[in-house]
Parts: sequence; C-alpha cells; structure tokens
Amino acid sequence: MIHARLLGASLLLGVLALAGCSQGTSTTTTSAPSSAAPAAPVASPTVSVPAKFAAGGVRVALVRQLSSGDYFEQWLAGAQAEAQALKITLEVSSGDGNNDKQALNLEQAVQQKADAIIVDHGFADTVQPAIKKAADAGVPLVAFDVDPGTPKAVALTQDDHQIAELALGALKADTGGTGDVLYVYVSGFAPLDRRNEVWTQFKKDNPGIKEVAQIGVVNNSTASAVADQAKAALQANPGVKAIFAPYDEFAKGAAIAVKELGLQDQIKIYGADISTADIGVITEPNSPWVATATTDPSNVGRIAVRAAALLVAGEQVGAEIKIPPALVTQKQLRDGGIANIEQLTGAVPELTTPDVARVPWAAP
Ligand code: SR1
Repeated sequence: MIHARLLGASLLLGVLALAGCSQGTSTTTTSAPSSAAPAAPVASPTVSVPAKFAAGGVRVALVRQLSSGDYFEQWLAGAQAEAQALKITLEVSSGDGNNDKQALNLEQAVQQKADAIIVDHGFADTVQPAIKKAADAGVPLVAFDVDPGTPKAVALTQDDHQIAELALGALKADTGGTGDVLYVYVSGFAPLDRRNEVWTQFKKDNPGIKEVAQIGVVNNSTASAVADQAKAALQANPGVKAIFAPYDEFAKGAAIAVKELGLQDQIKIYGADISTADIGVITEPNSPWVATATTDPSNVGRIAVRAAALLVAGEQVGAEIKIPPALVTQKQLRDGGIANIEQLTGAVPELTTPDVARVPWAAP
C-alpha cells in the first residue's frame, strides 16, 4: 500500500477510485473458484502486501442483479479467483432478476461494514439511491454494467459499442448489407442499451438492412424463452437471413429456434459473449451461430475485484474502466480446434488484460 502510489500512474492503464466499508446478503462466498476461472500467469509482486490484506481482513460485497447463465457464472468465477488470490473475503448476493431484492441487498451492504462494494448490473432507478448513500459515506464502489449516477464510483464496462460494431461488421460482410434481420433486445440493461445505440445507427447507415421484428426477454431461462419467441418471429417472417442477438443467452435461444425450424442454411446468427458451452454451440455441425463479439467474462470479474482492492488500499482509480472485446468467429474456432475458454484465451491473448487495474502487491 505504501509504495503502491509510486507505481500507480505508470502501471495502471486507465483505472481506479476510493475506499470504505459494507456487505451484501444471501449467499456468502470466498475462495474456491470454479474450474471456469483461468489460472493467472505467474510474476513477482513489486510492493509489499498492505497489512489489512496480509491479515485476510478485507471484505468486499458483490451485489448482483442477475446470476444465472454462462456469462454471470464465469464472471463470478473470475471474481472469486481474484478475491482468493488477494486474500479478500467476497460476500456475494444476487437479486436473481428481482430489482427490489437487489436494491435491498445493496442497502444492507451499505449498512454492514464491508471495505468496498461491487454493484454488478442493475437498473439505475433501483440501485442509484443506495449507491449514492454508500458514496457519500466514503465507501469505495465499483459499478459494473450499471450507471452508478456518481463519479465517486468507478464505472466498469466492456466496450459495448465495439461489441455491437464487431458483430454487425461480420453480419454486414456476410449479407452484403442487405436483407431481413431479426433483432433480440431488452431495454433497461445498460450494456444492451449501448449495443442498441450501435444497431440503431447501423440501420441508418445500411438502408438495405430491414429489421422485420424485435424480440427479447431476460429471466432465469432466457435462452429457452428467446427460442420460443424467435420461432414465432421466424415463422411470421420467412425471409429472415440474419439474427442480431448481442447476448449469449439470446444467441443460444436464436440458435435453438433456427435449428428446430431447419433453417440453418438460410439464417446466420451474430451474437455477443462466449463460454465453453457457447463454443460447443457455435462449432457444432451446421450451427447457424457464426460470430460473437466478446471479452473473457472471468477476466472482467477479476478486474472488478482488483479495482475494488486498489480502492480499499487508498489508490486513485480512473472514473471509467472499459474492457475491449474481440470478434470470435465460427471459422476461427473450428480451424483452430478451439473447444473451450482456456484454449480460446490462449489463441486470443488480448482477451486477458493483466495490466488493467493491476494490483502492485500481487502477482498478476
Ligand atoms: C442482461 S445484460 C447481459 C449482458 O451483460 C454483460 O454485459 C454481458 O456481456 C451480457 O451480454
């Protein structure tokens, strides 16, 4: 902690903010990362471990809106792995899609004195009041994929505009910029809203692209709900040749629908996110899911915990951390014989970003 300031500005690319205390509710977890979390590369720490971390006395509350689905499971596995590496107790709660429950969990986290809070997704109107309370009380905050409404919280995002641009670039290359497209979207989720901004502009820039229908649902079984909606929409719009589904649960649902209708030769899917299960869907014979724009979700979870750790240590962190995605194609996965996330991050090393929110007293 003492020497970290010497390294702060030069080591951290664009990170970090403040300090404090609080806790979440429901499930309490620490260590024991799942097998989905990739091991961190080995390197030497450059400064001594702050006493509170060395003593294992740091508690970080992770307050989630959603927890089901590959993306959220991998993200949590990464956060848990990083917490274990930094000797942080990570106290995890989830609203399970219930925004009032998430707001209550956040209120409780503010009342119970943990050292920092990470808010993972959420709707602005339900989480911002408690975030403001925490920020005013000096609690260090990291807000992932939710507008915290205050510059006192570090806003962590994936580059959602780029995610949409990469996926739509692939869609345009394959369709020649013309054709009927089915769009999957639910408003209110900050990352989906940002991707939607790009889709809106894309349609203006490509008048040959026609959005014939918009579907979408986010719940505990998003993929199967989207599959049902997509089947109905595709039956009503037989000319569709592409589906823009910028969330992996959307893309998985769309793929189920296309396969059940036997339309694999006519329709291609352009998605977002990745998991080992997604790689299986993308690479299976005759799969319509041909491209996905993505970060490594577990890497993003790791970054959230590192940013919180830096704040607890009193380091300055930039107001925004934005993680760049990569485009992953079906061809690339098949040609490279890539069957899981570990192989993917080996083949696409830019998906791992150890210099973002680097903690100088820890091995990266
Ligand atoms: C319901 S919001 C789903 C998105 O959150 C994360 O940003 C993931 O990329 C996912 O697509």
